[in-house]
Amino acid sequence: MSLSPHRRLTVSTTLLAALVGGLVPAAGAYAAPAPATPAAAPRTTTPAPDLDGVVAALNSAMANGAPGALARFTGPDGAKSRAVGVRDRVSGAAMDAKARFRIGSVTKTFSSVVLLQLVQEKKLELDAPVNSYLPGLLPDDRITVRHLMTHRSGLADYTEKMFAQTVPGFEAVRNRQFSYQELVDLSLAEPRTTQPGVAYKYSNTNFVVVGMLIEKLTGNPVAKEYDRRIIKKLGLRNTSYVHPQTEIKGLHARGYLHPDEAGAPLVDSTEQTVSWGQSAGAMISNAADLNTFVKSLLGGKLLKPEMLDAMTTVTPTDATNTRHYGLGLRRYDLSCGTSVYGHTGTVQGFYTYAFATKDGKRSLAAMANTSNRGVANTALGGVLEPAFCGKKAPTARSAARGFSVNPAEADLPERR
Ligand code: HEL
Repeated sequence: MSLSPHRRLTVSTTLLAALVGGLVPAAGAYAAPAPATPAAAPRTTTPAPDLDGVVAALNSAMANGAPGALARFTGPDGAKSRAVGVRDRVSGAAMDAKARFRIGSVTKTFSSVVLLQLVQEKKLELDAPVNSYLPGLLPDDRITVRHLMTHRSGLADYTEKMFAQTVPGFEAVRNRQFSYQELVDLSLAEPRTTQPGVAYKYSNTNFVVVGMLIEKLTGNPVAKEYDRRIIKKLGLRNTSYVHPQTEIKGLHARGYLHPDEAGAPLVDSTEQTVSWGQSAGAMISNAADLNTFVKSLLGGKLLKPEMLDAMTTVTPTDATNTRHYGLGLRRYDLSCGTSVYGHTGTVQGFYTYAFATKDGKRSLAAMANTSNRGVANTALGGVLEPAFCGKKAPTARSAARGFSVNPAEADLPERR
């Protein structure tokens, strides 16, 4: 793809901002136990989103291997969306900001909302042992519900072995249906990574057990609980949990997995059960629904204040001190002092970001239809800084090179 000099400069400043802002996903990072971190002091003014910067980040995701990308921002001036590239490499259909896609681990935030509603209903306690609800499931009675939701259980992530070889790993499970118990057994066949509660270590196993808790305590499949507690309540017409069905119905983006071998053709990974993920990663949604979900969550529409406080009380996930995890919820601290809450997702063929400010008044959802290409994911994460922090003042160096933002594109209404 060829970029104009203006674009190239915008891309590189956006990427730099993303790196400085520490927006690389915190996959599997260890961190020493740390005291809970209160939310950063809020900004007093609300910057307008820099949509040029958002588009530059989407283009950068494409320049780094994504066939297409989209973003949708909501704020005081309404919704604005942008889409670049294609949603289908065969038909050439353009990416569409309304398209549905697989949201991977953003599913963990949906699962957390359901479980925290069950805490509100006094059906379980956050600091009770998991084994008191699922007797004999885990090999250590000290592992609590909170340890699962904060990734501090020490239960190994079975997906590390499963996807050690990207395409063979994916093809081996693409059409499989696992039971929750089978996934837990895969984890328990490996050594535990930490003592309970001692360190943050991201693991899909934690949210598989969250799904088991939801099903045990409600007597219903997780799909029914997502539906009645979140999807119907918020009117999310593009959000579904169809496991073990493999199709994404309606207008959707196709997902393209990068093989490990350089130069090998992309694998169309759209149709899959995502049974390896289930309550840790199998939902489908679109940008508008993700905006509504994170806004409503942070805005207090899904949980009572005490539970929302528990969910947004975070500890650092790495040494940068800009990335944190609460209960099934990430917090990223941006360069302008704004903290945003939400989740990231990686599922074969799709990278997702879904974040909102603490007051729920601004939100951003973004997707690139590729995966196993970390640079594309990092580039996509570059949408957060321009969306929530606005335009950066041009540096002396960029001014000398004629760098400027294009005011004509900065505030267009939503399109596509
Ligand atoms: S990984 C993450 C992200 N989370 C975790 C979960 C999710 N997704 C997975 O566990 C899928 C892992 C395999 C994905 C695959 C690819 O890129 O499509 N990679 C390979 O096969 C590599 N050999 C922590 C990044 C999150 O952001 O929370 O979603």
